[in-house]
Amino acid sequence: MNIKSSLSKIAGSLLLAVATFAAAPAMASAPVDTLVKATGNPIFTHKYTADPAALVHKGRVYLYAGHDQAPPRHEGYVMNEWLVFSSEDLVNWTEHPVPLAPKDFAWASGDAWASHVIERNGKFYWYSTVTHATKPGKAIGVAVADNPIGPFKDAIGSALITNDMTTDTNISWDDIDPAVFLDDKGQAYLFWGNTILYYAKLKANMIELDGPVQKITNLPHFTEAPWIHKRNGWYYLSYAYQFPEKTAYAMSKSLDGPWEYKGILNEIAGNSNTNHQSIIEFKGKSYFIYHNGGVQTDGGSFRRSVCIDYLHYNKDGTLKRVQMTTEGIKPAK
Ligand code: FUB
Repeated sequence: MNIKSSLSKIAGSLLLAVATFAAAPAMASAPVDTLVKATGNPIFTHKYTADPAALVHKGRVYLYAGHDQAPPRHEGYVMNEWLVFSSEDLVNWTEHPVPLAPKDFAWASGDAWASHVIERNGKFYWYSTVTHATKPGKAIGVAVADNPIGPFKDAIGSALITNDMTTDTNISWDDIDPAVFLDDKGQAYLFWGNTILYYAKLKANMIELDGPVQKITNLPHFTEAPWIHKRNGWYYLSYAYQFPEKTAYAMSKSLDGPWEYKGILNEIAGNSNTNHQSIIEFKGKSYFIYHNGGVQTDGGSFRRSVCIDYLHYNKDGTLKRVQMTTEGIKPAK
């Protein structure tokens, strides 16, 4: 290492700051890596975070979230960027510089709604909900990077999914909340939707559909926020149920279904009319990551905050209902 790079490394370390201040949604996003320690739920209180999507990669969890930037008492989403945090123990987090914003998609007009990042062959694909600038409604874009904290760049130059591709409902926001799962045979699936749950296969390049858009129609009260995970040969499809939202789930032996509805997984999360879950296994434990509106004093449906609690399984593979806690989790070892 030469003197210049040593000095820049030292300068970088000096810039690492421990964030201990209370929620300040208007605060500028971290320009450098910033340490944030969780002291229970919500795990971050220095800014509002929503729609968590976690990725386990090389012994670290990367937590992607939308940034709720609505001022106090404002009723409506103000979301101009996504955030990324990473951790080796789910308690001590590093907040990285903003990795992606709707303005990075030239064809989008804004709204950093729910997203999901997965890795394939050393590339990281970020499926994002945004508002389309020229086609009515929400759309799903894909950004790509060669590392999990980005910066990410538009991978296609246009939307992967637009509202005119799904005509089952008149609502303009049914093409939101992407969730991608790569199966053991290398086939990737994209799930998404609001009130109607859509899915389609993706080509190996991860930026084109590989077949028709299909629907899953037997899940009661599907609202949005699908998430797929797999454990012991079972696929789990969890989703936001009713409105205000609980989380419910179904199980299947195949990503093509049939999905069997299994019940409520999580109750309404305090002070938030939405819920949005991410489920991971990390260092031998299962975690349920979600958001609530629990940060004092301005937290609510448009100023949400990410939380983490344990997820437990029954012997037959079904899920025990999540117990949301103030205390949160212990550091993962
Ligand atoms: O954050 C905006 C929207 O609220 C998300 O796309 C939905 O999942 C809900 O959480």
